[in-house]
Amino acid sequence: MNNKNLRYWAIAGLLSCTSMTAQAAPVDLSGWTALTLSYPGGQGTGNWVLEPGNTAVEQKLNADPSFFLNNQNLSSYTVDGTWQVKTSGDDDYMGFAFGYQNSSNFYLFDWKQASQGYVGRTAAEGMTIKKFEGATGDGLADLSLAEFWENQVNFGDMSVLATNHSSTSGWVDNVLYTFHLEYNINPGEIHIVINQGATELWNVTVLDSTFTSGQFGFYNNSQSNVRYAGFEVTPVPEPETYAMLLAGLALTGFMARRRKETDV
Ligand SMILES: [Ca+2]
Ligand SMILES: [Ca+2]
Repeated sequence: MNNKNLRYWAIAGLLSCTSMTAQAAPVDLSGWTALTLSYPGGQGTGNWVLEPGNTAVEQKLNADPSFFLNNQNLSSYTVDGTWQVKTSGDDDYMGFAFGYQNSSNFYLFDWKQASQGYVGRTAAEGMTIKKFEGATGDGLADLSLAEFWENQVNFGDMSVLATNHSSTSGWVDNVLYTFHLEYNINPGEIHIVINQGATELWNVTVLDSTFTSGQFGFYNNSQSNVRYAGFEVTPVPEPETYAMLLAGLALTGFMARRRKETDV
């Protein structure tokens, strides 16, 4: 095989390896961290239970705002997975946190099954993208249960970035939904798509550059039996892709040098 052919096959091999790395495996959740903002007089602490295999977790209790965080401070990533409420009891919040800095500074996607008043605020049925900005970094000090419950107007340290509220926009008991997030892939852009099977329920893009990196996590509030399964969190660009491209460039340079040396 001459140098030109060798180089062709080397690059073709690298490209096929690169495309293989795009097939991500579900995240092992065993290293994630549970956190509940347990308020005095509130509803208690969440109980996050991993399932065998560590790719699914269920929060079992009607708890205060409760998170399950991935401990990775990534600057741009996609997230894909499925989640559902596995009970017909209650009608409250389930969702996700991202761009998470600490327990009082993060973005939140949340979804309420039915409209309801609590702690002096009224939650509307449907989906909301929120931003929390607390002064101290301690959620219990900065944020109240009311700031978590409100989902229609800015309140305290919580800003509403986008909503999808209607009388038919609540989640349904025992129905599986898919979550897709593109976080900061285009700088300052949050893109979320919620599907039920092939039906797209919400496709929304928000521009906000307050937090341009941060953790990802699952979230629920005052809702038991929320199950999250088969999640993939993919940094963009993927580190493997970077490594492959660098290796490809190095190899191409090496082959070019060798060809020059052998040219006479
Ligand atoms: Ca309720
Ligand atoms: Ca509840």
